[in-house]
Amino acid sequence: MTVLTVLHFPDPNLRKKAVAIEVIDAEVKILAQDLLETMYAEKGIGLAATQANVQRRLIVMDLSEEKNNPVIMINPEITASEGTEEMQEGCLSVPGFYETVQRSEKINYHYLDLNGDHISGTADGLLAVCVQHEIDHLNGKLFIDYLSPLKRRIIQKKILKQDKQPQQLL
Ligand code: QAP
Ligand code: CO
Repeated sequence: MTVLTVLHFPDPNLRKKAVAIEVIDAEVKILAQDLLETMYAEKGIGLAATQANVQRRLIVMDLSEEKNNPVIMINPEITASEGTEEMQEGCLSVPGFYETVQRSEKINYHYLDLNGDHISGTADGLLAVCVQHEIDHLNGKLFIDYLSPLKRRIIQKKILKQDKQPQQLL
């Protein structure tokens, strides 16, 4: 198990479109576990493979209070959506910034689990927002893309400055 490095905006690798996973082999299973470990280590509730610079269609999340409900979604898709909802979002690739984003309120989703079984469900609230946010990553999109160009530019400057500082390790 490995904690992977999470890319920070404006890394251009965050803009690449991830490719579908055709075979759920050992490599995919290890990637899923590493993404979960990384998400837990960084205190996130969701993480997409793109954020670890792996351009495959795999996302992980755990929305439980006790952090004991890992969910792994392979080739996730939104098959229907309705309504709009606003929620404050953050992102491990945009550390320290939280902004309100408008998304679909209710979604139907579909994905493959690690066994290759087809899973469908409906979601609203935090799960709906998280699935939309993480699928956006697989398409090279970030939550700050929904903000004004000015806001995005200010955030970019601050993160570049932040990441230029020598990192204090432990
Ligand atoms: C996406 O986001 C999300 O800036 C997951 O310093 C966000 O896990 C889904 C995080 C909102 C639904 C609603 C961000 C941790 C974690 C930070 C995250 C930070 C530390 C963000
Ligand atoms: Co994110």
